[in-house]
Amino acid sequence: MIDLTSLTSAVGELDEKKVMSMLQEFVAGAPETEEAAQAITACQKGMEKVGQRFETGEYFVGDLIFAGELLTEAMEVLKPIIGSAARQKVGKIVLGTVQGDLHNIGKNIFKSMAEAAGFTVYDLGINVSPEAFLDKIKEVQPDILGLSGVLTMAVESMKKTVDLVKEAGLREHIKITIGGACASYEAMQVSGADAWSTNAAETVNVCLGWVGQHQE
Ligand code: B12
Repeated sequence: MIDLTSLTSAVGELDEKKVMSMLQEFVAGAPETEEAAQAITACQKGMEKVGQRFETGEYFVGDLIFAGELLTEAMEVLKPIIGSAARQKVGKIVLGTVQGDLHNIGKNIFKSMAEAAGFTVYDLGINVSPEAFLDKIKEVQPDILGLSGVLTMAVESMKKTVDLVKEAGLREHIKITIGGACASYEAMQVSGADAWSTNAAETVNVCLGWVGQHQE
């Protein structure tokens, strides 16, 4: 098993060499999907440390950019073990980072995990307007809408998106989960979503429950 605390520290210190060598060694040992999920959580905690160092002025925007690249690279290494469970299709998810927010690392992790669980995911990318979400919902009629955001202001965009879905008369046909660092119980209530998440693995199980699949 990978040393999760060291992995968190290495991400927080932006020690690319250490992060990559730890993950490559980990993947070579053919870990279980659940262990991969723990490694992802450890990386996520490392990103929190990066955020704290940014807040205290120790890191700059350039470091945030590097942190983003580092985590994307880390996810590429972990992807084969997350995405190894090829199954029958269980449902459809329309996903995107909401308007005004450009962060996509967490969204991409949720996407990989949801696909590994058998969902077909329609990923609209970043800075997605409420209208673009609605157009896609009308087109593919998903079971679930996943709204991602990390900025505090993203909650307002989430609310606008849910409101538009309501206005279009489609709210009762779709479950909505918000996710990302801005997600909380309060944000869920304000936005009008059904669930909230700061942990992709847990929410994939919630989504499986919504489409009538057994949770693992
Ligand atoms: C990397 C990063 C960036 C990168 C993003 C690169 C990229 N491709 O995404 C770059 C450099 C572009 C960036 C830019 C900015 N950033 Co920034 N960034 C971060 C940082 C360090 C990490 C975010 C991250 O990727 N976390 C790791 C992922 C894995 O975690 P996660 O998103 O929570 O995702 C997990 C779960 O939440 C869940 N999940 C996520 N989405 C979804 C969706 C669904 C449907 C579900 C079910 C689950 C789910 O699954 C994931 C895995 O479990 C954070 C610090 C922090 N503490 O988060 C700051 C942070 C988010 N950024 C911040 C700021 C201020 C900015 C800038 C304004 C900086 C600037 N001055 O320009 C810009 C904003 C640009 C914009 N309009 O969006 C602030 C936000 C403050 C706030 N509360 O509003 C933070 C908190 C830093 C700080 N402490 O000040 N940033």
